[in-house]
Amino acid sequence: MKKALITGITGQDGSFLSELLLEKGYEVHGIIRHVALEDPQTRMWRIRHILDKIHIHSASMESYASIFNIVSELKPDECYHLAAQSYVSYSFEDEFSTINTNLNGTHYILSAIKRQAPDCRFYFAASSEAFGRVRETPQNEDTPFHPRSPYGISKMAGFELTRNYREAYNLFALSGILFNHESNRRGAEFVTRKISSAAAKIKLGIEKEIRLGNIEAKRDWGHAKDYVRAMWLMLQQDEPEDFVIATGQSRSVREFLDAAFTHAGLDYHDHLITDQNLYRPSETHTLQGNASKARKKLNWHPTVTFEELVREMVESDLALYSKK
Ligand code: G4F
Repeated sequence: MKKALITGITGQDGSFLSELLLEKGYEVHGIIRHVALEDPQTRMWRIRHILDKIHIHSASMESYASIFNIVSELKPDECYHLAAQSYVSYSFEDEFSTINTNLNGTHYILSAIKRQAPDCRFYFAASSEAFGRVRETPQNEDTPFHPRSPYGISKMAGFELTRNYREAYNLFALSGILFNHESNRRGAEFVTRKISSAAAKIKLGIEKEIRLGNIEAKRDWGHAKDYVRAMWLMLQQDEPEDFVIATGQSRSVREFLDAAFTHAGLDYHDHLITDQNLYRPSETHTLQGNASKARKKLNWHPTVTFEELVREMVESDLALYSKK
C-alpha cells in the first residue's frame, strides 16, 4: 500500500485529494497545526467525514524539527505540499509572515525528504499568481514569472526551490502551476465563495448587499476536484516535470457575480457595493492558462464548466444557509 503525506490536508484541495487517494487505496497521512486539533469541529469540517480513514499528525510548517520527524518516521512514497498562507490580499498586510511561512515550509519539507526519504515523489503547489503582470496570454510552462504580490513571490520562490532540489539532488520533485480552482469547500474569504454565499444569503433574506473590490479582474476558474486529479497524475509520470493546470477560459469577477446572482433569481446591480478598500495595491488583472502539456502528457482535462461550477456553489450555499 502506497503511503501519501499531505500538508494542508484541512484545506479545500487537501480534502479532495485525501478522498481521491483513499479511493485509489493509499494510506493517507496529513499534517495539521496543533491549533486545528484544539478546535476540530471548526477547522476540520472538510475532512470530518474521513477522519476515521486517515492519519493525522500534529506539526508546524514553521518548525523544521517537527517536519523532519514526521518525514523520517513515515518515509512516504508521495508527498503533496499544499500548506500555505494562500490568501493573496492578506499577503499585502503581512508580507513577512506570508513569505517566511510559505518559503520556509517548502524548504523544510524538501530538505527533510532529501535527507530521510529521497525516493519520495514530491508535489509543490505553485500558483498562476506567480505570472502576475502576465508577459503573454495564455500562460504556459514557459511563460516568465512576474509576481505582483508577496504571495506570488513566495510561490515563485517555492517553484524555483523545488526545481533546484530536483536538479541538484536528483529528487522526483515537481510543481503544478495551478490556476484558480474552486468548489463549495472554498474558504469564505475568496471571491467566488464570497459571491455564492452572498447570493444565497440575499436570496434567503439574511443579508441585503455584497461588497466587492475590482470586479473587472479576470481569472481562469476550474473545479478543485479536477485539479487534485492533476496533482496525482503528475506524480505518476516517469520523469518529474512541471505542469500548468487550467481550463483555458478567462472570466471576470463580474461574470461570476452575474451568473451566481442570476442563478439565485437576483440582479446583482441591486445589491453590489464597490468598496475601494477591497482593491489590492497591485493586482494580477488577467489570468488565462494553457494546459495543453497536461492534456497531452497526463491526459488531463477539466470536466466541470464555469456555469456548472457557479451553479454547484450557489446551490450548496442555498442549502447550507436554509438549514442554518
Ligand atoms: O478569490 P481571490 O481572492 O483569488 P486570487 O487572488 O486569484 O488567488 C487564488 O488563486 C490563486 C491561483 O491563481 C491561488 F494561488 C491563491 O492561493 C488563491 O487561491 O481573488 C480573485 C479576484 C482578484 O482579482 C481580486 O482582486 O477577485 C478580485 N476581488 C474583487 N473583490 C476580490 C474581491 N477578491 C476577494 N478575495 N474579495 C473581494 O471582495
